[in-house]
Formats: sequence, C-alpha cells, structure tokens
Amino acid sequence: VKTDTIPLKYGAHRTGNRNDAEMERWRDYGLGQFIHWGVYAIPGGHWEGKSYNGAAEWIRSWGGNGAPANWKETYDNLYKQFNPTDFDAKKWAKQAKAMGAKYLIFTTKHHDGFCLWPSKYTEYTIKNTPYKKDIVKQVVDAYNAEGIDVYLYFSIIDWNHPGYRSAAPKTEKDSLAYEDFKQFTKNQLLELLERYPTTKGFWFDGTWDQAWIKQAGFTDALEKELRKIHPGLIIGSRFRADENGKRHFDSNNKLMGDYEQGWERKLPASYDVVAGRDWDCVMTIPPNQWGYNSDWKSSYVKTASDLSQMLMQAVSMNGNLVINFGPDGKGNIRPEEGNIAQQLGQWVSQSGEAIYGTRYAGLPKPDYGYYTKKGQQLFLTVFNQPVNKVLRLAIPRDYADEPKQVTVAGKKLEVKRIDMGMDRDKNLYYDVILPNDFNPKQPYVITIDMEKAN
Ligand code: FHN
Repeated sequence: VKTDTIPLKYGAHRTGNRNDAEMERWRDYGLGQFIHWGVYAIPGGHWEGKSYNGAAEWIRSWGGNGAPANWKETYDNLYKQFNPTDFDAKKWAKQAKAMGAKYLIFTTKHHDGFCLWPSKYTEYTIKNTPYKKDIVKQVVDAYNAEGIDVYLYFSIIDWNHPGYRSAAPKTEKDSLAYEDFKQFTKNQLLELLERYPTTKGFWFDGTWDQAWIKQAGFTDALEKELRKIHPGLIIGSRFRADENGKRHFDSNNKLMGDYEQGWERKLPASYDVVAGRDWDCVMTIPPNQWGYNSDWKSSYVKTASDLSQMLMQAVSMNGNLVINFGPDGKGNIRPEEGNIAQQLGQWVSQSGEAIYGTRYAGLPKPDYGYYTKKGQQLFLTVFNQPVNKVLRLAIPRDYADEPKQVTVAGKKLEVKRIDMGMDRDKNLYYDVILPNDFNPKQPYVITIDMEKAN
C-alpha cells in the first residue's frame, strides 16, 4: 500500500506509533475497566413493565411500537430522580483494582447529553439532580488513589443540546446552531481537562454523524489544542475524520490518533489484522448492553473464563482489553459483575507476569493458548491442556532466542529439544514435559526464559 499519495491538510498527525513514556504506560496496561453510567441506569432498559429492545443506554431513542407515550420528555426529566445514594467511588475503585484493571474509561457524558460533572456550559448536569455532587471527581480521585489511570469517555453526539445536528447543516439557521454546538463541545473538553488534570486521555464516541465528519478543519485544530494544553494526552482513532470524510485511517491509510479504536465487542482474529498498531478492544459482558439493564437473563452473559481468554487474545496481539460495567441507578455494581470482577481478578493476580508490560511475542500462535513476551522472557498462557502432558513448542529457526529454562508457578520443568516436527526446515521443536500429577483447574502460565540462539 502506497502512503502519502493524497495531499491532506487534516490527515494523521504522525506516521507510525508514539514512542513516549505515556504511550508505553498505555501499552503496559493490558486490562482496563469501562463504566457506562448516567440517567439511563434508572429505567435500566425497562419502563412501566415494557422492555426496550436495544442497548439500555440508548433507551431515550425508544420509538414506535411499545414505546411509552411522551417517552423522550419523560427521559429528559429522569435526572430529577437521579439520586445514587449507594454510590461509593472508593468501593468501585477497590473492586477494579482487585480485578486487575490498570485503567478506567468513565462516561462523563453519553449520547443523551447528561453530564456527570457540574459543567458550567449546560444545566443538564449532576448539579441539578437531588444528588448534586460531582461524580467524575469522586471517580477520578478514588481510582487514582488505587493507582488506576483514568480516561474520560465523551460522546460528541449530544441529544440535549439545541445546536446538535446529525446531518450536515444545510440552512443558515442550522449552521449557526451547529457553530454553537461546536463551541460548546470545545468548552466542555477544555473544562474537563482543567477540572481533572490527572486524566490520561479522552475516549471519544458518537463521532459518526455527517455533521461532525464534515468538520475536519475544526476537529484537527481542536485535537492539536487539547494535546498542547495537556501534554502526553492519549486520544484514539474515533475523534475526527480527514477532509475526505475518512475515519480511523486517513485517505493515505494512516491511523488518525494514538491507537486504533475500532475494536468494539470483537477481537482481531489474527495478528496480521492489527500488525504494528496499538489498539484497544472494549467488551460488554452481555452481548450488547453498556448501561445498566435490569434483565440479564434473556441473553448470554460472558463468564470470567470467556473474559480471561479474550484478555490473553488481546494482549498477545498488542491490544488492551477493556471490560464494561454498568452500575444501577442507585450506584451499585450489579452482583453478576462483582462476581466476574472477583473471579477474573483471582486469575489475573496469578497470571499477571504474562499480562502486564508484555508484548506480542513474534511467534505463530500455538494451539495451547497465547504467547506474550517481556524482554528475554516468553510466556505461554495455556488454555488447552494437552492430554499427553507434553507442550510441544515450535520456535522458528530465524527467531533470535531459544528456550533455556521453563517454569510453571516457579517450578522448573523438563524441556528437551527434539528432532522431529511438521516443519523442520522452518522450526526448531522443544518439548516441555508437565508433571504427571499436574492437573490445573484453570488456565496457567508457563514462563520460558530465552537466551540468544547460537
Ligand atoms: O452508541 C455507543 C454505545 O452506547 C456505547 O457507548 C459504545 C461503547 O463503545 N459506543 C457506541 C457505539 O459504538
């Protein structure tokens, strides 16, 4: 693919990955937590016995058959009932820490426009609820106190602002209104950076409308300004489009932002799909519910073991996995999510060396599980236990290192180079012998100390 063949004023700001300390820190996270919280947590996907057939945080867009009369009006007044008396940011942060999350992405404002901080640019904020107190601040402080970095989710779509448009404005009246909205958006972003200076980045969403896509000059300048005010700020590929309307990747196929932000509820099937790029994957626990939905019974709910496998799949291909939680209207994290956090955390705490600070190993994916590496150490997280208790590793002959010592949970394992295998011209084969009585109940990590091949 040829690059830079199309002259662009508002294309990518950089070729290749960032290599500063902040971005290295981002790469080391491995596991993150997403939280979707707002007034949509009150109806929880249901209202007066009727259930909404979509993602709970989208319930305001309910229309057609089954929708309650005047639903949008009712929704826009829900904030008057928002009083999450059980909310305890410290409790959330402790739970996230125990799960092993190194960063949090928190919804400051979702598509409905409701702000969880007392923004001075709108009345539709937490300040005007019975609860009153700044929720973003409590979350940022509590998570930071646990050593967890915070990223601010911000929806460009804002159904509450009179100037917001989805279609590109055609009339002068629309254009003026949209100019207002752009200024409002900018004001809010600057306000967030000023109020929460420890934030590491923005996680933008709701940027697919034609009205926003057409603002390449404005969004390009705004991104530069945000970065200037807040050095090190991390922004994904969802924020803006180039002048040809290209999103995520510009017209020359260069990534727009610091990491690819297109992996939502799905993971790349193999490394070549994302090769060389930074990326995150944001994952729901049910199929597609981000905000609180009171009914989790009618769909598949991922297990901690589904998620640990996704985590290793992501990390082994240089991605971070971010697992979403949707607290209820009172501020409680639902018990199902609490159990997952606890079970996953238990597994993560004993597998951390294969997760945190590791990178793609540069080896073909083994059938047993996933490789990650850190310096001269290679980790194999085994999800598929071989019945013969022999892990046969194929290391390409041109790989710089070869196994020196192999351990599991600190215990040394026998490893021998064998002279057979499917593809002997290409690979060297090593058998790692697991003790006969080694019957783990959970996936486990094999640590392989590598040394320079002769
Ligand atoms: O519409 C939203 C959705 O509600 C949720 O916030 C997800 C999270 O990535 N983003 C949008 C869909 O892409």
